[in-house]
Amino acid sequence: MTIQWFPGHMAKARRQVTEKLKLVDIIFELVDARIPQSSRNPMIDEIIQHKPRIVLLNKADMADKERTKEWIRYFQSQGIRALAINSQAGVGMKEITALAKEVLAEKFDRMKAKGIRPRAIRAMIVGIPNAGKSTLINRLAKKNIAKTGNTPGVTKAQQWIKVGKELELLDTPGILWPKFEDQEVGLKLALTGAIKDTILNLQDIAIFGLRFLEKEYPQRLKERYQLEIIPEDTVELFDRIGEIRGALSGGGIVNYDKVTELIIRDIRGEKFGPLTFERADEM
Ligand SMILES: Nc1nc2c(ncn2[C@@H]2O[C@H](COP(=O)(O)OP(=O)(O)O)[C@@H](O)[C@H]2O)c(=O)[nH]1
Ligand SMILES: [Mg+2]
Repeated sequence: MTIQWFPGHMAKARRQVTEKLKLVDIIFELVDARIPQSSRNPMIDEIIQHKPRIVLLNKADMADKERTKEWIRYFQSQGIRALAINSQAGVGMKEITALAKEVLAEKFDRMKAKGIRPRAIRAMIVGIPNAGKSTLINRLAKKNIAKTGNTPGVTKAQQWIKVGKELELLDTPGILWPKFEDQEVGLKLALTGAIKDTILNLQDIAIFGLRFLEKEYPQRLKERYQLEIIPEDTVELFDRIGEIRGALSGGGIVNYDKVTELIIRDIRGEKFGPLTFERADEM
């Protein structure tokens, strides 16, 4: 998916989330566990106001487990409960309802004290493109998509998905935008496949990936490309990888375009194992 956000799109996306806020008790903010900060919307706090929320670190299977724990602690330190999930395999699904119940316990207790009959928690998923919103909804939905009538104040009938007895999910997620202006955020989004066709230079993405691996996971980089030392000089590093992996043009000359592609493919394809591209302690 190619994303191109213009101010008009952003305003519209924001409006769509804002309109639905009043329908739900809680927001599920879905982020990519490999880039828990860069995959967030920069204006999320402003958009959801004081609505209770939990952060779901999706694609936790592709992320560094230790780093994920640190990120969960970081969010907790900000007063936001967070949970690592894998929507593709359905890991952490039960915990979502349990955590939502915990976060909303007081509100629901108050309702009960006022004699309001207990009902299911209503939630909406929000997140940037490719965070895994559809995958999570499908996972939670199974076959429990329930059509409901018109909800007062909303023009279009909302579809609610029943997730067990205790949770109802809006069938359409809120799509938000990442922080495009930031070059490093763009590089991380590109590396994790959030932006596929990108205005960023492919070589910049590959170099960013290599230097990140050198800093955080040097052993994995060395093993993958059979490097005894990691050359400081980028051309030398590309040459070495090109030779080892046979990314050559006619005449046996290293083809830098091929090297670029193979580095990006290796990173996206988990050839370096699970990776997290940013650290909570740098926040
Ligand atoms: N490995 C892994 N891949 C996932 C997970 N969740 C979603 N994906 C993949 O991420 C891509 C984007 O997911 P999608 O649900 O379309 O994202 P959306 O744009 O937010 O609706 C798809 O290729 C999914 O299969 C996950 O937990 N783990
Ligand atoms: Mg989708």
